[in-house]
Amino acid sequence: MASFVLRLRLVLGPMLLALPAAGQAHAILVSSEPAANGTVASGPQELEFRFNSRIDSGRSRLTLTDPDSQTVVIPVAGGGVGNVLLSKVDLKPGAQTVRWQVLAVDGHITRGSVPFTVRAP
Ligand SMILES: [Cu+2]
Repeated sequence: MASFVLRLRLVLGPMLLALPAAGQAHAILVSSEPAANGTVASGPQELEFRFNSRIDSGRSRLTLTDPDSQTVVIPVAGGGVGNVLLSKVDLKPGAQTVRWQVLAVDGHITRGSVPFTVRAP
């Protein structure tokens, strides 16, 4: 997967340089629920990650690291192309971090993380 993306970049890179007007930005996180460094209630919650460009949600990934430093892959809802990644998880109180990795429609993968706190019930 990584080498495929690398090859894609090698092929697409010069094309994008030649056509600056056609160059699309890769996906950058615009906003999220919960917000970075924000607070959310415990229990079942919908998570939302909104990007500046369209992404292939079927080839994007979310993980959640819980207060015990356990990291699990969490489900990404749907499988289509859009600006938003959605997930639904059961959150326990404490410090948590969602790490996102998304494939933008321009073929570039970007990553980031959103740390937040879950309130005790
Ligand atoms: Cu890009």
